[in-house]
Amino acid sequence: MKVTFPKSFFWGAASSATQAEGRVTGDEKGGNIWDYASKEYNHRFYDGVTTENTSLFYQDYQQDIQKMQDISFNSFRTSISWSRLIPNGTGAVNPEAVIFYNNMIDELIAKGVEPFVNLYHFDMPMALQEIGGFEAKAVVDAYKQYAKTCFELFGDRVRYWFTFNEPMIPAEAGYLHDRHYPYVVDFKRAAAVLHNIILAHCEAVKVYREMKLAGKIGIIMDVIPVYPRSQNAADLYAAEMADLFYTKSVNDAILKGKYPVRLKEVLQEYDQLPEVSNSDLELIAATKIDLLGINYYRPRRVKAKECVPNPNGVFSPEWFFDEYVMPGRRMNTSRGIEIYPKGIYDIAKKIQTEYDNIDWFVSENGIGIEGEEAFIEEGVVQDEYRIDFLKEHLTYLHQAMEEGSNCLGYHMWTFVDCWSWGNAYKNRYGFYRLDLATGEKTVKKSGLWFKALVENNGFE
Ligand code: BGP
Repeated sequence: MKVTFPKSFFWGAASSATQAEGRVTGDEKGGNIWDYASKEYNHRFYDGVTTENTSLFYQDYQQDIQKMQDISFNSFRTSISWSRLIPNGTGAVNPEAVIFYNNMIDELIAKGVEPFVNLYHFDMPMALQEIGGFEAKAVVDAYKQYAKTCFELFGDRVRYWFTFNEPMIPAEAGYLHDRHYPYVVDFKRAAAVLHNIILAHCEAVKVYREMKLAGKIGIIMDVIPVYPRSQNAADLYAAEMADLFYTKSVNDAILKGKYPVRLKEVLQEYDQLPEVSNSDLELIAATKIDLLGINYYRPRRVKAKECVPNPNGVFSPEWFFDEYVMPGRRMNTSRGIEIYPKGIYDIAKKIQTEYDNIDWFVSENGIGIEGEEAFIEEGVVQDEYRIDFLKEHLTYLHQAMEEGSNCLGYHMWTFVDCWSWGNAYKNRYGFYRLDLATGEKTVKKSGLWFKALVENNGFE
């Protein structure tokens, strides 16, 4: 059986500035929280690799874009590094960065690769983190100005813009779960950060509309579909709460223009409600996006709490559910997450039924594997597991599209093995392998399979 996708389908991969660009002398880039944290908290990064090196997209972009064309990408998402473009977060624009982003965008277009440009991929300029990061309203204003600058500089050519990648993550990982700098653990502060990120998103969309540019603007979300252990009422309640905190909180605000009433009630009950003004709510209600990106990696399986949470402990969504380790679940042991291809179908259905069947695309999906060098034969990583992963996910995606889902494309994470937040180069995700010692980038078997997929608009 052939699985066929529409002719206009977007095929490609996603990446991000901090994870791929690297630094070169004289680039005039300002520091961001990752430049800082990967040095100052070096022990938190696998093998102590910092942001300095990464996969050198800054210097190799021409060859890299050629490599994208070699495997038939018709689109590619990356982000602009705020601290590269505006080193202090506000004020003077770095001319070197303008040259780089102009060249990169022009090169993509020249090679027939549609640029999808994201404005914020976890990388707060250090100067703005020092005044409070997204806890500070001044930073929301700075973001709005930064977005406007990007639209002015590149909006004549970039037709697909995204305000944020995974807006929940900077709040949750940076202010509650001790994974991202500034390593704060405080739910109410995390909630304030999330609210301000949502406002920053709305402000950027508003500016974009005011400028009457011809392209589309949206946001990239990580939707983790939630599955209860059983149909027992206690398990169903656990699933409802996990979904409320981690998905509906941000999805409803952005896609429905309002926060869930239930969320407000729960946060009020536990005295965790951040400050939210009426004008904030009006802005959220008035903001609509054109295109939604969904990053999908894993399901979230939950069950009723086994123990009562410590009432003097740190409030968190995990007060309402426990993770459920389902017997026989299929694991990606390198990353420690479950592989569940049907999740992509369930997300598509959810967008169709609950979020107005908005235009969307898979903005990230992928499998990070440790020790991929073990699969090298005759110089090529024989990553059959990645090809199987792609086939399974695409088959479910295709099924959802046959049932009416408005999915417009599929981007894999990622183009070439890149640096990751914490895991650095431990797990490899790319269609191309990066040799850390030489900087050489070699296509993997999956990259060649992807090329055939794009050229045939599908696979057998
Ligand atoms: C997504 C991020 C990416 C990327 C990916 C892989 O959530 O948007 O930036 O890193 O996850 O995850 P990890 O690097 O943690 O393995």
